[in-house]
Parts: sequence; structure tokens; C-alpha cells
Amino acid sequence: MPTYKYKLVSTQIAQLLKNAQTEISQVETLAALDDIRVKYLGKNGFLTQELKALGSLSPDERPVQGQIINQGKAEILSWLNARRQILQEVSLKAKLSAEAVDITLPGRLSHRGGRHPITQTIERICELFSQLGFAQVEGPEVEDDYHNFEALNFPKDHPARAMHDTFYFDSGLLLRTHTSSVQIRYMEAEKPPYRILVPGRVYRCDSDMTHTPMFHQVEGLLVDKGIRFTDLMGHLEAFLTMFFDPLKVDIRFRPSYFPFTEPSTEVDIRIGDGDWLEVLGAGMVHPEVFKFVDVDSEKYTGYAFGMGVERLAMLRHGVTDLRTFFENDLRFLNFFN
Ligand code: 2NM
Repeated sequence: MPTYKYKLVSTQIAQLLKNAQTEISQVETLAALDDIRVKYLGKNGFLTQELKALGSLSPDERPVQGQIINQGKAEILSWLNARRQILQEVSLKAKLSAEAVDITLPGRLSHRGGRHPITQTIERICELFSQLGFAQVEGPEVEDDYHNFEALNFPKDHPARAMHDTFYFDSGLLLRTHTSSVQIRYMEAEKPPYRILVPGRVYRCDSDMTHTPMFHQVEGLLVDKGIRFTDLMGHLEAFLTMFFDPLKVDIRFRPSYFPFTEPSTEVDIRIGDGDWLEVLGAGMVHPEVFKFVDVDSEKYTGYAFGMGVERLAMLRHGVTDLRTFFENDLRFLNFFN
């Protein structure tokens, strides 16, 4: 028999209290605890019914029995409150441990991005030429025939203009095949002297082991009074030496032909005692090109050059397959960061 705060006389109430105390001590949830409260103390609860039944008692029994019931109610209420406090503590503890953060766990690895090797190579080329006073200029990748071919002195029937070499839109516009078109636009817009470097994407209908339909070029243009072929040779040699540093490179100039330069040359390098490899095309800007952009070729001369960025990146880093630059395999790209 449980112990009670109040002295009880009614066995029926005593039984109710005993039941209530057992139920309260066994209940595991706050919702079930409240159900018990309703069951005993609610509007139709057992003890409430007992109170209602007082009316049928004799006037001298009524206050005695009433006091017993009220003491019982107070008893149950105190058990309910005690149990509620315990259950609230238990549920709070469960909530806290469920939400606990283990601050001893190692952090999630964050993958830091890095610049693509092609971007890095472009930045390196631009940095080296900026030391020679060249400013960086960019222009449109969608071009017209005039800026991509005509003003560069390409004859009407030049094979590079054919559909199988150049990507054309239905409108007649095309994807630039070199960044020289930007140099034409620059010369149209500005007066000489010029000292610019033009990096960017270029496009050619070509795809095999050593060619991708999109690749990157950096072209340069230096125009001033009295610029000579030896300026071209000296600047390009200085550039290539710095670019491949600390690799030791030999450099040779071979005569060549381009529609937009005269004379023209191709520049080969040899790393260590490897093979000679072509890395640059260059030449003195053709007087016909100057005529198109309204530069007086009696007053000004200049050189221009172009290089393939992928080619230079491969040689500097010993990459053997051009296509790895475009696969975006992080195992390859992370090698450069
Ligand atoms: C090359 C090789 C030689 C070149 C010429 C011009 C321009 F617009 F001034 F005429 N820009 N770039 C040039 C010259 C490009 O790429 C292999």
C-alpha cells in the first residue's frame, strides 16, 4: 500500500488512488501522462464523478467524504507533477543527445578549386609580355569574313576559308580561326604605335590525336616607327627563354609563309637534346594588312606572332596527349595546382 500525504477513510477512493499511482509511475510519455490526468481529474474523471455523487450523501457524511476526495485529487495532482518533471527531463536529455555534435570528428574535406593549366599558361605568357610593354586585349569569337580573312590578306580562294576548315553560321558569320581578327579590330579603332597581346579561344574544323576543334592562341602585335625583323627575333627569343625557364631551350628561326606577314618565319625550340618542335609563327606585318586598317606603312612597320597555348603547355609540363586538357579529370588538373 502506497503512503499518502492525507489520511484516507474511503476504501473506494483508496483503490482509485492506488491505481492512479501505479499508472503514473509506469507511464513513459508526456501524452500518456496527460491521458491519466484526464482519466482521474478531467471533467468526467473518476474523482470528479465521486464529487458529483456527493449530493446523494447525507448532510453530515458530505463534508467528510468531500474532504477525502479533494485530498485524493491533490495527491494525484502531486504525483502527476512529479512524474511530468521526470519525463520532461528524460525527453530533454534524449533531444540533446540526439542533436549532439561530435566536435572530435575530422572536418569534411573541402576541395579547393584551381586555375586550369591552359589558363595558367595564358597568364604566364601575358605576364612575360607585359614585362616587354604589351597590353592585353580581347575580342569576339564570332567574326565576319572581313576581320577573320579579308583584312588579313587571305586570297578569296585560300583553303583555310573552306567549309571543311572553318565553322560557318548560316548567316555567313564564322567562329574565328585565329585571334588576328582582334588585332585587325584594334588597329581599326586605335592609332599606332601598338603593343598588344591577344589571348583567346579559336576554332577549326579539325579533330584527331593532335587537334581539337577549339583551342587557345595568344597572338601579339608590335607596331611603331623603325621596327625591324631583328626586334621580332630578339623579343621572341627572350620570351621563349623566360617561358621555358628553368628548362634550357635552343631556338631557331625558319623561313615560312603567311598571307598577313612578309617576311614570315616559324620558330622551333629544342628542349635539352630532344627534337626540334615548332612553337610559334611570326613575321613583319604585310603592307596590304596595314592598307586595310589605314596604317601608313611608309611611316610604320611592325611584327606580329601567334602561338598555340595547348602546345606550349604540353611542352613545358611534359604532357603527351593534347586531349587531357579538355577531359576535366581532376586527377590530371590537380597536378597543376
Ligand atoms: C601568326 C603568325 C604570324 C598575326 C598577324 C596579325 C596581324 F593582324 F597583325 F596581321 N596578327 N597575328 C600573325 C602573324 C599570326 O600566327 C601563327
